[in-house]
This record gives sequence, structure tokens and C-alpha cells, in this order.
Amino acid sequence: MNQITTLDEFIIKRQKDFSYATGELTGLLRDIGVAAKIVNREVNKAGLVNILGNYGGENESGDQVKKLDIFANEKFIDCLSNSGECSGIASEENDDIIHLEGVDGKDGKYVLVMDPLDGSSNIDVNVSVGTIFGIYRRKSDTSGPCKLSDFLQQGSELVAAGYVLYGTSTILVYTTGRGVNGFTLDPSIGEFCLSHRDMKIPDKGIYYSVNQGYYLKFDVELRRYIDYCSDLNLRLRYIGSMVSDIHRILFQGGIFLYPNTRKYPKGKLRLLYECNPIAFIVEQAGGKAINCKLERIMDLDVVELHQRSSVVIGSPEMVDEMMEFIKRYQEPATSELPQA
Ligand code: AHM
Ligand code: MG
Repeated sequence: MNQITTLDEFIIKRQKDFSYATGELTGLLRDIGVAAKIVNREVNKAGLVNILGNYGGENESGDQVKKLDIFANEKFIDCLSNSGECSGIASEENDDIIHLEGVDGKDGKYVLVMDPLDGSSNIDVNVSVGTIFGIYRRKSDTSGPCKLSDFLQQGSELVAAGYVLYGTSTILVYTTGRGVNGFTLDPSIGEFCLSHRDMKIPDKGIYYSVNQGYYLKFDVELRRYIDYCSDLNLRLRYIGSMVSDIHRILFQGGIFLYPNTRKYPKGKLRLLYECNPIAFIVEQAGGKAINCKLERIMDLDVVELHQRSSVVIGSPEMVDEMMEFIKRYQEPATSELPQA
């Protein structure tokens, strides 16, 4: 009989592998697992109750906020408040950081960054959405509340990151920097069960994922690269939820791009709670993540909570090839150089 390993069992077992671990990170990851189950329950019955549709407000980025975004945001905050391991949260849905109370006089050593419901335009039409999270160790003294500077850390400082995909089945994928593992929710027992051990992204694949509707708004070298993908007969897939698009690429190989556009000259996606956690997971699985200036995402300085970045993520050979393509395209051909 196959041995089933639940998320909780796996997290506790992994804690023993870290000599310095004292259980806080373990508790925090378990809180995230509980929140994900609650959000999953609501996502699954979204068509049955009056939770679909707009909340009526706009978030920091000017996007229409959906009711389910608010629900997911509240549930994650509630669950992370319980154990006291987390001293603060930066969320896509909140302009500023949220301070969490310590429990039993104990202040959390960690802070969490999250997009509680990524791809929210998909909700009303029953298409996959996700949650993205990242965990940092605090820099400030844990005797007081966390500070903004605790969140403004490079992606390379992440101690854990993950996503939950609420799709045909619900899967939680996370890393603590020692590989990537995936856990599928078994609704009959209400547990995330280890289903994908030590995930590895294929070196290359047949998919490219980009909003081709913005083609004319991309820089010329990006347009040429997208033409090149099309010339290679790569298959275009774009769900409009980064978690879903990345999940396909993690399993089957490919490249995901959200370049800067005229509307979003710095890119649309958020560095702190979208690009960095996904970059950490993909790199841990053997992939690569850069911006359109060809800089490694996880080395970028984070100077504000809702900072945007262009992003190119995927199979290592495809990201390398994209970089070479862009460099070659940017170099003036020798024949075009002024003659001496
Ligand atoms: P959201 O977090 O507000 O839902 O927006 C992020 C999403 C990504 O998941 C997705 O890749 C992108 O925005 C889609 O944007 P667009 O509709 O411009 O292609
Ligand atoms: Mg998002």
C-alpha cells in the first residue's frame, strides 16, 4: 500500500532536517495550509453563494477588487494571526503592512508577503486562480513590532515561498530552499497529501505564455522574440493567472513573460509578492527568472511594497536562449556600425 504523507507530516519531518529550526517556520507553513483549505472551500462554492462579483472598491493598483479577493485576504490574515509566528503581512490587497499581535508575549520572527487571490478576473468564469506567498526572517528586533524594512528584502533572502493553485484539483507547492514539493488536496480527508516530490522543471518545453494582445505595446526586441517563439511553432497558452500559467510551465517546460508595456513601463506584476516567490520556486526546481533588462529577479532591490517588475520565467535553456536573443538583437549589426 502506498504510504500517504500529509503536508503537516512533511513539514514536521523537514523541520528535523534543519539544525537551527525551532518550529516557528513549521507553524507558519501549517497556518498557510489551513488558510488555503478555507479559501479552497469558498472558491469551490463560489457559484453557489453571493460571493462572486465586485466588492465595489479598488486596490492599491487601481484594479477592481472582487469579493473573493477580500475573503481570501481576511482568511490568510486570520490564520496567520493565530499562532504568533508571523509578526506582519504585506498583501496585494492592503496599501500598508499589517502588524500582527504576538501570542503569549512572543513576537514572531517572520513576516509574510502574499497575493491572496492571484488572477482574480478568472473567478466569475470558473477558471483557475491561485495564492502566492513568501516568508522572510525579520531584520528588526523581535521585541517590538515589525517594520517596513523587514519586507523590503531581496528575493534571495526568502526563507520559504509557495503557491496554491485552485484548479481542477487544488495543489500547494512550496520550497524552503531545499527543492520543491507539491501537495494535492484530498477533499475526502481534507488534507494536502504529498503528490509531487522534488519537482524539476524540464530544461526546455513547447509552451510560451504571454498576453499577446499587448504585442504592439512591447519593446521591439520583445516583439521579435515573440515572433521567434511563434516561428518555432511553440504553443501559446495564457490563462491570465500567473500561478496557473507557471504551474503548467513547471510541469511541462516553457517560458512565461510579462514584459513592460506602454501602460506599465516597469511591468505589471508585483516584485515582492508575485515575482520573487515564484522566482524562488522556479529556481529551486532548476529554472530561471529574470526581468526584461536581463537581471536576475531575486537580486533586484525592493524599495516599495507594491513595486512592479517585468518578468521572464521558465525552463533554463529557454530563458538563456531568450537572453541571447535579446542581447543579439540589441547589438547593432557590424554592417550598421559607422565606418572609421
Ligand atoms: P491580480 O493579482 O490582480 O489578479 O493580477 C495579476 C495577474 C497575473 O496573475 C496574470 O499573469 C496577469 O495579472 C494578467 O494580466 P493581464 O490581464 O494584463 O494579462
Ligand atoms: Mg496577482
